[in-house]
Amino acid sequence: MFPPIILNRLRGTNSIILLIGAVTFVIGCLHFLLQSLSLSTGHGSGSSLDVLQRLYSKSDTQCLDYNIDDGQFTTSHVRFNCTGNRENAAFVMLVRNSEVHDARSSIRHVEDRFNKNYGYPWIFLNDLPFSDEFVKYTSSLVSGEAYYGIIDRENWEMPEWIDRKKAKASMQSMEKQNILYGGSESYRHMCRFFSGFFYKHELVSKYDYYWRVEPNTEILCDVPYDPFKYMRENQKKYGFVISLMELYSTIQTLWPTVQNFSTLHPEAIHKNNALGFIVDNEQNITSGGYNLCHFWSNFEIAAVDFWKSEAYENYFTFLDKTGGFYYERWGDAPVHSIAAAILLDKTELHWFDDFGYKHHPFTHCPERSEYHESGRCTCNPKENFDNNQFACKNQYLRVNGDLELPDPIPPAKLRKNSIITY
Ligand SMILES: Nc1nc2c(ncn2[C@@H]2O[C@H](COP(=O)(O)OP(=O)(O)OP(=O)(O)O)[C@@H](O)[C@H]2O)c(=O)[nH]1
Ligand SMILES: [Mg+2]
Repeated sequence: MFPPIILNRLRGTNSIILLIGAVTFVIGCLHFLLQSLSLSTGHGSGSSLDVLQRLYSKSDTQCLDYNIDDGQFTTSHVRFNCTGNRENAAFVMLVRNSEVHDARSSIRHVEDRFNKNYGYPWIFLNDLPFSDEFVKYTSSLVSGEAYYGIIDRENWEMPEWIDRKKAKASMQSMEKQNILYGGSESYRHMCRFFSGFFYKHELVSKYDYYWRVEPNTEILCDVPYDPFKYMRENQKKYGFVISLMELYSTIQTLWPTVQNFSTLHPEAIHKNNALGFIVDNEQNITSGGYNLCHFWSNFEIAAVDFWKSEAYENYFTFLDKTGGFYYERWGDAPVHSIAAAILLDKTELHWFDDFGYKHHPFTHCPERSEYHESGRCTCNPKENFDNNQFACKNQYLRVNGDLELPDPIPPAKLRKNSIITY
């Protein structure tokens, strides 16, 4: 209630002047308030009106354009609504019911750091039916839709051309040698599934891009742009965060098999490939040796149509027929990586160097100080795996001519069973 004296004044001739004064005062206060907000959110260059629009407008134009080099940027104080601007993309997680809590943790990381602003769907895949508990605990966490799919039995078992006795004997022998997952049959099903089948699953195959997420992984920096959009606009087909050397004992015949494939299918090998990532001293598949470098596939952002291509289908079928997924223990990471290195144009690869990511026991943490001073990342840049002797950052960088060739790995080192100790 206004006091009567003020009401009387308002009825008088000065009322219009008073009203204009009051409105101007209120606008002035609002402007001051929003300008302070603009500085404190790190959007110093925007006017107060910009901030108001960013905070409250529901239009698609709120979505940020990617700006990978801008370590200053942080989304932590601003909520965006980008759902209308989404790519045809989804998250994919292969997971067991028993891993529900590790899955929840990973989902939460991805949602908090990126997806809460976008609402991309999640696809959960399993070789067994998902439990009610799994569905309840995961669907409640996601900002988009959640889909739950079972894998066809024939994509999760030894194919008929595998000599089971030989496969069992090899598993026993690898177990005795303490080779990581050397004795596990289900691990081999998993690697074969990711190598040749996940992208054919009806829930996945309709998308253009996917982001693979594993249980118990962490996203350690804000992702203030849409990496799917980045992939499409820059014609990227395969994105990774960590690259490292594989355990030689698990893939002894993989490279000779790839060499045979390249002889049989020379048309599949891209002229502008990234062979320099996987072969140290000779730019030729037939004569070069594999340096064990691969992209760590527990994180992948990639184009579904790369795996569906004729070149990749021929490559996977050729590899699969040799039985190496079971007679040895070929991982989907070297299988994917060698394919990406030889079948794609090297410009179609992308290193998400600006991501902070942890899958035990390794972390990728951007080293530039802006990523930390701005509050965008919470990892320790000193723990960046890129500086580990088994990292393949240099091999990747030299592909684009950024570095001199590093020394080739001495053959004796390649023969060791445990190149990387976990
Ligand atoms: N449904 C299902 N998922 C599996 C199975 N084995 C592995 N996975 C999933 O496949 C992915 C890779 O398996 P991991 O056990 O993490 O393999 P890894 O990353 O090489 O090894 P870790 O160092 O143990 O993480 C994860 O998302 C697992 O949840 C299985 O038998 N069934
Ligand atoms: Mg894992």
